[in-house]
Amino acid sequence: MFMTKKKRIFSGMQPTGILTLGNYLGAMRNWVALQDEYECIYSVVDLHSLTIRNEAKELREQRMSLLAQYLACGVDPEKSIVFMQSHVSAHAELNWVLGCYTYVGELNRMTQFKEKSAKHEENVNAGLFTYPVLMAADVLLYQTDLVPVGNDQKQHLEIARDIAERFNGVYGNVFQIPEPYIPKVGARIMSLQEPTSKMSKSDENKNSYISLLDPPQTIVKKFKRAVTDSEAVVRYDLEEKPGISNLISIYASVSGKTLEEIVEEFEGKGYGDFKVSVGEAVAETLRPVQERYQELMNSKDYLNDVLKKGAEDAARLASRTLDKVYKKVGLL
Ligand code: ATP
Ligand code: LTN
Repeated sequence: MFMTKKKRIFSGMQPTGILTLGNYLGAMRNWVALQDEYECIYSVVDLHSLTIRNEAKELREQRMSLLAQYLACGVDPEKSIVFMQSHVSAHAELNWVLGCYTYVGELNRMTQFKEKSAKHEENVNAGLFTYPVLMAADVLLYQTDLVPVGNDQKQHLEIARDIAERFNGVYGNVFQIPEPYIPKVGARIMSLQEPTSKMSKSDENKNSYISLLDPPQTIVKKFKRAVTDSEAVVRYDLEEKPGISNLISIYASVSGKTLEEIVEEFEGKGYGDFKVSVGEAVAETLRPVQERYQELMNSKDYLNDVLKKGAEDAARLASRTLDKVYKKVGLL
């Protein structure tokens, strides 16, 4: 695998539930689109999801389900390396080394840590705090050029770059410095119930997000219930109309139309018509993904084969970087 000189991509998602429309439009669609042009490595980052309490059985199921979701969306194991983060021990090993090159002050500035520790007050564990270091290890192990993610991960990628530059500053060119790859439209899909916070798969309110596996009627119903405003004019205005602006972005993202074209299309029409159109367009986009997902979940042997091959390929690449790091710091 990977005998070419193409640029390299790495990205991952946590197995904390079924992917949402936010994950799909913000990241997954780019993962799929970039597969021909780049050497892509996509991981189910199961170690990261230990920062939140999970039942072992549930985590085991969710990580297989997430793998099937990757493939159903179009990630192709013939073109890309697809693997489970915990199957490649180099991630945990590099995590430790990089942790010794990361400052507490830097981690203290991470907004995701602040948000998650406020949400899980009873379990503000050290893993949640050092989460960005493990993410830096993920990316840096593979000499990654580009990281396709949604907007919320930009800060984590900046710290990964800072850590890499610091390490390179001491030891020479060990790590490639990675760049984020964030879509122009859809990089931050907002909650349908609270349009000033991001759509999140771990939200307790199921009406706040569209799951990749929601049936079409549910999708349309959730859009009909989406929180908007009382002006009854479809126009893009993030400050005054965050709800409608979010729906316009979603519609633009799934239809390929521009924001202006959408505003024109719905001129003089009410929110009811607009919401149904957005819901139907989203349901149509997700329909083929749902069909493939069901097939894949019935092919457990195939999924296990993909993981086995993925772990071998990923481990081979990762060990080159880890060996170099160990040598530089004096461990080899
Ligand atoms: P959780 O709710 O468990 O924190 P999440 O929904 O935020 O999860 P992650 O697994 O943390 O999802 O993120 C996977 C990818 O999806 C990342 O690249 C992230 O930037 C992107 N992403 C997550 N939420 C959104 C969103 N609302 N809009 C656009 N992209 C998103
Ligand atoms: N922190 C990311 C998930 C993640 C990731 C990565 C994304 C873990 N390791 C490496 C890109 C590259 C998130 O979405 N919460």
